[in-house]
Amino acid sequence: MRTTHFQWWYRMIDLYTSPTPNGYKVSVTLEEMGIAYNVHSVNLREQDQKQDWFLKMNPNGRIPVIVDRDANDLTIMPADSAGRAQVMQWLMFQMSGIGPMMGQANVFYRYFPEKVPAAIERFQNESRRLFEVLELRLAESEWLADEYSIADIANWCWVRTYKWSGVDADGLPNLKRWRDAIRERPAAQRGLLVPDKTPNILNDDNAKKAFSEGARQNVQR
Ligand SMILES: N[C@@H](CCC(=O)N[C@@H](CS)C(=O)NCC(=O)O)C(=O)O
Repeated sequence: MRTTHFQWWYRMIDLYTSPTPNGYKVSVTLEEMGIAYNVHSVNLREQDQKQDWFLKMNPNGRIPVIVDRDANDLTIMPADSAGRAQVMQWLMFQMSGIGPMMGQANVFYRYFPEKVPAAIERFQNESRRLFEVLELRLAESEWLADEYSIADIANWCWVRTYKWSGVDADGLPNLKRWRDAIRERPAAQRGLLVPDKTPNILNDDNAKKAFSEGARQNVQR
């Protein structure tokens, strides 16, 4: 694990993260909120997230983790106060739908050594169905809740990676408008640089292979 202290003074928020959609959800949010934080880069391939020191913070052994040193070392999830019910609804949509379905699409489409067409299709089709639900909402509203919120950020961090998951995002104009609008936000751009700037590997077959191999080892461990 590597720790980056951007400035010398004491910061209350410690973020333990990796360059993945679930990691970016939090760094993009913190950037958007303008909250100062320390970045602890967790190496998933080295299994940092399964070490005792990490499991004490999150027994689930997964990133991201926020520790708020100002709240008695409380481990927290980000929250938005405005339109809380609406925000929670769309945040849960990401956590129970978009994330798990696209995550499993990645596993079967990219990482698993055996190609199981039924599983690939199932997770890609279900992700597409969820994209269509987002499309319906975004046809009537600029953002998922009434205001831009963690709900947009959490869903966007996944949806933007649709090509990696092999999910069809064509013919969803409002989803595209929303994707493009968030991509333009400086905080979103900064958040994607945490914990490191990662290259776009979609057009590089060797890099894709190397990344998928690392992920395969993780998935099968
Ligand atoms: N429910 C969590 C899921 C977090 C999650 O799946 N994290 C993945 C990276 S995207 C992870 O830490 N994987 C490592 C492992 O399972 O060992 C969230 O929504 O953020």
